[in-house]
Amino acid sequence: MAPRIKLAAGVSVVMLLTGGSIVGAAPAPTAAPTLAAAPDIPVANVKAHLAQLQSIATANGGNRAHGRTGYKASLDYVKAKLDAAGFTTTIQQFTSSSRTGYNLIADWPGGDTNKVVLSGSHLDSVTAGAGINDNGSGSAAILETALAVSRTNYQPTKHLRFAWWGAEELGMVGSRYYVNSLTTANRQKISGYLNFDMIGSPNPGYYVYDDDPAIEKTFKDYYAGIGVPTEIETEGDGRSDHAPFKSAGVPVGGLFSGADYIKTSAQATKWGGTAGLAFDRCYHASCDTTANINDTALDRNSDAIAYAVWSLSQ
Ligand code: DTR
Ligand code: CA
Ligand code: ZN
Ligand code: ZN
Repeated sequence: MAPRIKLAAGVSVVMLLTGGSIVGAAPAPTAAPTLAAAPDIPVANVKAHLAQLQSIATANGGNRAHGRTGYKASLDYVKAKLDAAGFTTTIQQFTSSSRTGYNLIADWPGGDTNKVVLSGSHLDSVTAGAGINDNGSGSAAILETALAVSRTNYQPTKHLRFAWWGAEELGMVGSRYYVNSLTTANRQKISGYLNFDMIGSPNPGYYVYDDDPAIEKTFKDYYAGIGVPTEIETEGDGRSDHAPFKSAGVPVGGLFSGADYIKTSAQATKWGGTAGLAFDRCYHASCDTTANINDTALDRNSDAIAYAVWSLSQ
């Protein structure tokens, strides 16, 4: 029978069996920190926000454009949801084309404020219509992502901020006003700006911005994970709210499902949809209503947004 060995406190059998001098126990293997997984974003919730934005447009002259009552009512709707969910909200006011515009900024308390992950969408429509795809889709998707942060009480390492821009349709006026209002130090604290403008187009393409490589990879990894091919968004430079951030040296990325361009047969073969048809035949038109949304594209892009916010903030 093996001699019973009385172990001094803290001496492990492994040390004794080596027969040599006590060289220190092998450190216990440390498990890699498990990354918190993003929750599914219920597309029904995103569509409920779109229904609210549609009602707001209908009650305010048919649009949600800069300087009109429909825009401020849209902002008030989004702000009320975020205030109720525990976000710290700030409204920035500016003037463009002799009309008052507003940005809404929402900070999720916590995280390292020297490393800010900022997700943004323009909330304004053109005057021609309700702007449900352009850009209620992006606005509703980041709103629901922010609400999911609250529901799950997500506490990431980095600080989360969300923004709804005014007057994008006049030339990225609200987002440029925000960037210009930041000190250099505060601009440098933004580790990435994620832009979402038109993400529910009826005849969708799945475009990923080709700006910051890490952000681009994050989105491409998501789509590869669900087996959906993507295309690099190349002609978007300067055409939405990521432009002022990119000009200021902030890493940017984002998603886009297509505007008025005609989908080529190659794209149709790759992603489905119909060649020869515009991605969104109601682009900047009065028919950009809640009927002008592809639910699958809206769902996939909303989930991709959550995936990126979670992945880039840990
Ligand atoms: N300018 C945007 C729509 C738009 C057109 N091309 C791109 C590329 C990437 C993002 C957005 C867009 C608008 O009308 O709001
Ligand atoms: Ca979903
Ligand atoms: Zn537009
Ligand atoms: Zn837009």
